[in-house]
Parts: sequence; structure tokens; C-alpha cells
Amino acid sequence: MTETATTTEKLNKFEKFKAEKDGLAVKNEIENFAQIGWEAMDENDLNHRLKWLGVFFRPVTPGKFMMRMRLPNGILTSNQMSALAEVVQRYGENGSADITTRQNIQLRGINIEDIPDIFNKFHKVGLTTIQSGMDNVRNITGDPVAGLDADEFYDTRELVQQIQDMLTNNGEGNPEFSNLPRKFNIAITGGRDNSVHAEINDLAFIPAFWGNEDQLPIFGFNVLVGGLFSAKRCEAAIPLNAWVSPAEVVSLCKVIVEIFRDHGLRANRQKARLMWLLDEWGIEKFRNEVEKRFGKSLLPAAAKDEIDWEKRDHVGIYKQKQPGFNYAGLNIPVGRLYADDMFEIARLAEVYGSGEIRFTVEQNIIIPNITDSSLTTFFTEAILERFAVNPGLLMRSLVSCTGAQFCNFALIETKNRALAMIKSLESELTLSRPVRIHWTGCPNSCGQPQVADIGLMGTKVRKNGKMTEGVDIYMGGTVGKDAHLGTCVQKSIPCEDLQPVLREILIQNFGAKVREEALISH
Ligand code: SRM
Ligand code: SF4
Repeated sequence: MTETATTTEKLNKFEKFKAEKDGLAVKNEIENFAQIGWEAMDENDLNHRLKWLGVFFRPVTPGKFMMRMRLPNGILTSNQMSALAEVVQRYGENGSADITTRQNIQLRGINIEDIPDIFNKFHKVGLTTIQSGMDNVRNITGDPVAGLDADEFYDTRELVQQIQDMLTNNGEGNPEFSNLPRKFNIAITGGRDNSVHAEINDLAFIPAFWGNEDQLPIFGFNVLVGGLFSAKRCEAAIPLNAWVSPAEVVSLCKVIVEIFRDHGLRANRQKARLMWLLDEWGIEKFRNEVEKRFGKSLLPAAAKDEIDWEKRDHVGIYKQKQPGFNYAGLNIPVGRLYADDMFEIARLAEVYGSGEIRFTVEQNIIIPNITDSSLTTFFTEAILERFAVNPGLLMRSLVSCTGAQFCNFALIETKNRALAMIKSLESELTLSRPVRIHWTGCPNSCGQPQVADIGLMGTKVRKNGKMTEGVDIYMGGTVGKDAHLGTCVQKSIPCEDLQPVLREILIQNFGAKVREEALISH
């Protein structure tokens, strides 16, 4: 951090405890924590610093911790999935896992005394949780079908891994980037459909060719900066007016994260994300600083980017660019998995695929490399009844954040309610297209309601003189090409009155028809 950032601004309580002891310092204390137990831990170590190791104290379930992994580009092996399953299995009915909206996974029910063992286990299979929470760079997202998609411009996998390695010191922890003013999100897409929601990241790379009629076009990326959702403010990322070649991506990430670290605003945590610095500086000054640190001039953005498709959800069976191979997109309702499911998915990936498993930002799973000839047997697998390749058109696109079951910020329960609501709506309505419904338990917007066709944000509402759980409804979020954020269209609907409201929206705005059976029973 520069001197200016520390000395001229009043420090908030987060900046104070970070200045007293860096979050990463607890890496060397984990054995001690395991021995003394969570109740004897220093409050800041317990509630905050552990998050630098991807370990989250859950005030809703004290003593049962959550662990957030890092999975660059959302990819893991069946071995790694089995290792995660073993961890979850150890905790019986308290153990579960959630695929996240950043192509990642979180494990639940964990006891602090087991964490040193768990870290050893992760190390052996090449997994890390490092710097996945608090004021660090989050899991870096990339195209979920990178390397499989015949229409992609660029396979993002290696770049995403290189950025993670640079930022985290190969997964061991990097004190250079462990004290950012706030979280920082990075996404790279090399496909045509903006499968990572580039526009809602602090830093995003989208495909674009550089050149004019006289030159052979060169592939690279236009750069977007400053996207964020927070309780205070939601903004789509804005163009940096820069184009970089793939070889320049890692250094550009480094430079931009360094600028955020050194100049990002630290006085007020509500105003600490990159966009607030861009407001204060203006994009020109920011771009000049990037060039200065980059050591050379940046080319201006290519006139047009190559995001020209509607966003795909990848649920179903699709041909790969490798002849004779397919990828299967399994719908995992609200991303929730239990140990048996995880073992089973690892087995499917081994038996039918190449042992690889991928996650999408819609909290679903992709199993790549299934041969044409094994598809028939694949379809007979019992687990596909729960994790369908052809789910209902509402279930298929349902996304939900963690909500009140585990998250202390939550104003409402989300995942179970979302599932019950979709079941009920699908039993009453028929649809001719998927409708993307996203639930989020509070204005932090982890469930991204602003990118949804219908976004539901938890709130408290008054009904018959009593406070009860409710939602604000967002609509108009579009994804893929011309992505833009949806806005709040109706406020304070009690959750118990929500089903008929959603039913009407689906009929009026999305062409849903009432099923005959439902008409008869009404
Ligand atoms: Fe989030 C804080 C869960 C994606 C914006 N988020 C939290 C915490 C850590 C709060 C806490 O300590 O309880 C939640 C953990 C609950 C739990 O037990 O699971 C939490 N966020 C999640 C996940 C798991 C939601 C999900 O069900 O998928 C996602 C994990 C992603 C990952 O693997 O790293 C998750 N969070 C997001 C996203 C979506 C995205 O990145 O595309 C956003 C909005 C985009 C953004 O950040 O700009 C998001 N989370 C927040 C915020 C608001 C940030 C801000 O600047 O104010 C908070 C609160 C905070 O950081 O102070 C937050
Ligand atoms: Fe928790 Fe709110 Fe994020 Fe949902 S949106 S996981 S309730 S912080």
C-alpha cells in the first residue's frame, strides 16, 4: 500500500485490523487455532482473517465453518471432486457443498480442528482455498466450454490459471495482493456469448480483433473495468479503451490490481470498489496510470468486440470441437450438492469422460469428453433424474445465493424457497423458452438478480402489522451480447404472496400458458 492511502485517510475498522496484522498471517497459525478451538480465538482472526485462507466462520451455524475454494475457469478433476466429497462426507448431515455464481464451490459443516488435515489433503490433489474471501481477488472466471467449443476465439484456461498463479503465488498465498481496499473480480471470455457476465466484474477481458482492412486481424481482448454489485451501488463495467494481446493479459491484470491496491479508496468500505476510484480519477487518469505502470502505451479498444451470440446455458448434450466427443451439462438445482452426489459426479466424469468436471456461473456442472458411443449408457445413469440434462424451462435457469440457511447477511431464506416456487410454477404453467430467475437473499446481490429475466432480492416487509420475509422484483436484465443490468420494478412483495405475482409476470411477459390440469383445479 502507498503512504498516501494509509496516512491521509481515516482508517475504518477493517483497515485498522488489516494494518495491525495482515490476513495472510493466520496461515502460520492454523495448527494453533485447531488446537485451541474457535471459541478461544481472537475475534478478528475468527470473523475476518480466516477468510484470507478461504475459511469462513458462520455465525448462523457457530463452529461449523464454510470453506471456499479457488477453481480457475471453474475446472477440477474427478480426483479433486472426490477429495472435496470426502471432506463433506466427514460431517454427516451437516456436510454439504454449493456451486457458486463464480464457477466455484464452497464446502459446509467443517470443524476448525480438522482444517490442517483438510489443507494437507487439498495440497496433495492440487487444490487451494487461498485468498478466496475478504479483500482479495475472487475466483477468476473463464469460458466454461473453453477448449471444447468449436466456435470459440480463444481457449481461456491457461490465461486464467496464470493470473491466479501470479496473484496467489501459485496458490500458496501472496502478501503483495493480500491487502486490497475491497474484493476484486476478474473474468475472461474467449467465446462469442459472454458466458461469464463480463460486465459485472471489476476487470474483464472480452474477445476483439485488432487491425484494419489492410492488415490481418490479430486476436486479443478489449478491456472493461469497474463493474460491481453492492448494497450501495450496482454498475456495469465501462470500457478502458484498451486492447491487449493474450500475451499481455497477465501483466495488465497485475498492473490494474496494483493500482487498485495502492490508490483504491479505503476510508469508507461502501465506496471502496474500483468503480469509486474511477469516479474520482476519471477513466483518462486511470488509463494513464495503467500505461505508466505497464511501461508502454496501450492500443485503443478495437472498434467492435466479438460478443455476438445470445448467452448459452450449456445444459444438455452438445458436440465438442473434437470429433466424436460431447459435453454434458447437468442442471444442479440451486447448486446444492451432498457427499454422495459429489462422488457420483466424479464417477460419471471418470467412466464416461476424461475425469474432468467444470462449473458454470449458473451453478451447474459440465462433464466434457463423452464419446458418441457411450452416450446411450450415460443417459441410463440414475443421477440424471435429479441432475437433469433436460430439466424444466424454469428449473434450468434457476440461480440462488446461499441465503439465511448459512449466511448472516441474509434477509430471507433463498435456496429451498426458490426450489419450492419453481416446482409450483412449473406444475401450473407451460413455457416455450427458459426464463432466468435469480434469487438473492440481500442487497449484496451474490445471486446477481440484476442479470436475470426476473431477479428476486430479499428484504423485510410489513404484512398485517408484522415484519415478514419478502422480495423486491428486478426485471430487464439481459446477458450475452448487449448485456445490460435489470432494475427494480416492484418492491416489498411478501414471500407468501409471491407465487401468483410470478405466475402473472411469466404469463404477461414471457408467454407462459396455464396448464389444462391447473385450469381445472382452479
Ligand atoms: Fe457474495 C459477501 C456468498 C458471489 C457480492 N458473499 C458474501 C458472503 C461472503 C458474506 C458472508 O460472509 O456471509 C457470502 C457467504 C455466504 C455463504 O455462507 O455462502 C457470499 N457470494 C457468495 C456466493 C457463495 C453466492 C452463491 O451462492 O453463489 C458467491 C461466491 C462466489 C465465489 O466463489 O467467490 C458470491 N458475491 C458474489 C457476487 C456475484 C459475482 O461475483 O458474480 C457478487 C456481486 C458481484 C460483485 O461482487 O460485484 C457478490 N458478496 C457480495 C458482496 C457485496 C460486495 C460489495 O462491494 O459491497 C458481499 C458483502 C461484502 O463483501 O461486504 C458479499
Ligand atoms: Fe448472503 Fe446476501 Fe450474498 Fe445472499 S446475497 S449470499 S444473503 S450476502
